[in-house]
Amino acid sequence: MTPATPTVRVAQAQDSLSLVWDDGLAEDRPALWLRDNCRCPACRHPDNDQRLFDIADLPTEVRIAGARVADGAVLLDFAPDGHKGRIPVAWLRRIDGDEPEPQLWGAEMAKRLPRADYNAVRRDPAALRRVLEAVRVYGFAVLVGVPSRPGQVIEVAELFGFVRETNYGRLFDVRAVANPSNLAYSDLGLGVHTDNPYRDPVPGLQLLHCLESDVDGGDTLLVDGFRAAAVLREEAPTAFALLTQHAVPFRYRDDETDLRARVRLIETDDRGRVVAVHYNNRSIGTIDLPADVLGDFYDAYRRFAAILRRPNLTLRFKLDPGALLLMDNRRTLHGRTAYTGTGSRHLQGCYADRDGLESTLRRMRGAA
Ligand code: NM2
Ligand code: OGA
Ligand code: ZN
Ligand code: ZN
Repeated sequence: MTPATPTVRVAQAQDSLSLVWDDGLAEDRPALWLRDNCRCPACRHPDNDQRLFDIADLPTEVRIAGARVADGAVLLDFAPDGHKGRIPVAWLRRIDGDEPEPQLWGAEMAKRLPRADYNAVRRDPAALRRVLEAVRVYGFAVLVGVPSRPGQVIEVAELFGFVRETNYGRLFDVRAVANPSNLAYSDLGLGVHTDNPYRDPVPGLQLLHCLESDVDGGDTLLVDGFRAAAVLREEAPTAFALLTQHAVPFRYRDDETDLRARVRLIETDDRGRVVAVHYNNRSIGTIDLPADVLGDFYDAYRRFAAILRRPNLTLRFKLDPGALLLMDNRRTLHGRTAYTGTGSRHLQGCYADRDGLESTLRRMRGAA
């Protein structure tokens, strides 16, 4: 149940409005902010709620000539143009902060893998929602009981979002082949990495579905990139700062492709929070930073790489046939141990964007 919106009293000054809520909250809103957020039908299209004007269309000195509360809305007389504004009281107290905080993890996650049965997820929106929430909170989830059918991975991606087609195709087969164009298509071990840091924008999600695995080795390794970044920040703040400040080139080339992008190994947002990690030893290019930062940068890079190998940070498990790993490719690093044997190992993967998953999840939360 949504809690009832508190009632509000308004007191107007020329260039701002003070809102005093009966639960004690008091806040000032500038006149221009109120005008920009006017919800009247002349300002917002009633069919789609999209704004009908541009900020540059508004008078240079928006002022408030009158304000009162009536019928669940704040009614505003704006000067100098006499615009009659309307903003619902509930809108003024809306809470957008329903995005979950990431929860950091390490090796101990093996005991409580975020796991769900594919059949349940297909049938029950609540089960799908739990999977998508896990991807938001932990950066990955595992589905089990996914039929070992070629192409099945696409159907899973389309449960919540849109497949991102790339030079690797709409889906790609991960198995050992002769003359592999990418080391993923070999039986070598792969250190933990994020996929395609050489692509702009980087794919936000990766799905890996195991169809067959009848070899020795080939264990899955996962590391929480946000945790690794937090450890670096704690143990070596200067190294952390260097990796968030300087971008490095990543590159992938084959007969048809030449992809390049410059990214920072650790990306932070305007509030200093870690929002992405990009790491791939196979495709990092020549680090071309100025000579006076190169030495310190290498120290920082190597320190971060060593953290990514710590056993207490490494979640290790076997991706069995019928299991599908859904990962946030801007957070969770994945890898595999080398494998040998006469049997075969075959995964199919695809990429998808995060916005589709997030949109689906918000709609599910809204419906609950
Ligand atoms: N594959 C599996 O990002 C990478 O180059 C990792 C990607 C070839 C699509 C492998
Ligand atoms: C990949 C990859 C892991 C595996 O294809 O990008 O990391 O288990 N594969 O083969
Ligand atoms: Zn208006
Ligand atoms: Zn990979």
